[in-house]
Amino acid sequence: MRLTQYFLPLIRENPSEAQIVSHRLMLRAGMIRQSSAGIYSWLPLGLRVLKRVEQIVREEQDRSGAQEILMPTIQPAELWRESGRYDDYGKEMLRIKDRHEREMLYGPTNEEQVTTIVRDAIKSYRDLPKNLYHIQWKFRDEVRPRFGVMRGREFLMKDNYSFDLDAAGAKHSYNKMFVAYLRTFARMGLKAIPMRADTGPIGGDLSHEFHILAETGESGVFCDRRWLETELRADEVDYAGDLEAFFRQGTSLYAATDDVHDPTKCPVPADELITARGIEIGQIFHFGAKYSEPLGALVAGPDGEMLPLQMGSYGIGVSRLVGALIEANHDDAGIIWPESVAPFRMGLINLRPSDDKCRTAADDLYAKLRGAGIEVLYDDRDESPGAKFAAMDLIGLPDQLILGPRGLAAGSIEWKNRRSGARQDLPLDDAVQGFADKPLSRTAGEGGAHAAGVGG
Ligand code: 5CA
Repeated sequence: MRLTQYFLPLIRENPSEAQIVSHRLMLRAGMIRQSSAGIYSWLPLGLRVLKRVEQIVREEQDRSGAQEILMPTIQPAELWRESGRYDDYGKEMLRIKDRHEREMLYGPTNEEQVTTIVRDAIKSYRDLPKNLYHIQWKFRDEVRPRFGVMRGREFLMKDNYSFDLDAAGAKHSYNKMFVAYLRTFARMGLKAIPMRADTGPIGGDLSHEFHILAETGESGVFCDRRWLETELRADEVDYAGDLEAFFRQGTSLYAATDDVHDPTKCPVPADELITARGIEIGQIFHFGAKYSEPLGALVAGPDGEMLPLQMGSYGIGVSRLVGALIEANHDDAGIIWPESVAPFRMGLINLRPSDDKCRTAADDLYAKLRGAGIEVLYDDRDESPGAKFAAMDLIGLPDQLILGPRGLAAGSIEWKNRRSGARQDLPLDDAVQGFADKPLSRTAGEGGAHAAGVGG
């Protein structure tokens, strides 16, 4: 993409309305614009990241055996009356009337909707288990929308719902998501800590929130100090195997949100306990028959008796993750995208577009990089070198290639890695090959350096 053609409205000054770094940088880097409180438009650069995050989430859901569907954003109030949640949900729910005065709502979550779909289709235990997910916009009329996409009113969530015959099956489904979430976040270079959590308006008796530690996190969290050195590796876990051992290992070190943390019962001595802030990027729930019973979602068991489906639900804040990723990956100059979610693999800067030789060489390199399948943002603007360096650092693409008249005369181009700051002159002819070897390697970055907002 040529920057002269791209819609990338950068902002030089820090926007006064933004209190945290990810919000500031998303506005400054032209990723989002606010429409009204907690409601945002996604501009081309921001949308590319959102889609990357969404795709990683999707791939890991698919790998776990969950199947993608798409349910509507607008739901009938009737559905929520059946489960008893219509009145309970309170002011967070946006209630709407259609032209026939029928009560509707903009979905804050989809337990009721999906339960009726499965109820009407599945009658026998033989058709279980099932796990259905969708990636859809939600609306919650939050009291205090803030921090940009971190606490929005309209936000993109991946939510899925598991249906099993019995408690053991439901726990296995829960464990699968426990694994899938760790895999998902690791692919984005994020260290997510699973924490015992309150079940809130979703309900149920077992829940974990996945947090990354960050000073700007909205949640108070407590965990065993050993978590700082512990890396839970879920990439080798076999979904077909017994997942309970992995779940036990992943929950063996204490970690809890402040809603459930009880200092009088905490097993960790005070000097081994960390009090920190966390960004909740996902939450999983097991709630058994809480929705299937009132909604009549029963199946015939092996002996012919009718049994309520045993369910769980699982959410990932897809749009929140974009903000969380920036909280974990930035420096004073701007964003530092992990490769796996970067909007473009690299930036190409032509320092002297008015010079024919530079323009021809940069155009040529741009064509070759694209020909090699590398996504490039090409700064072909007629701007000062300083403005170009600042813009490229701000938007944070993993690598930069910088072409100027001096290097060109020597047949070389400067390569700069955004994260390490390392610079090196490369022979111009080798530049394409050097990156063609890892064109779209969507591997994990090294997030977390800025996210360790750990208090004593
Ligand atoms: N039905 C369940 C699981 S599907 C559910 O709604 N869970 S939740 O309430 O925990 O939301 C799931 C995830 O969505 C959260 O972990 C968080 O990452 C994200 N999320 C929740 N509220 C917001 C919000 N106001 N803005 C941005 N992301 C949010």
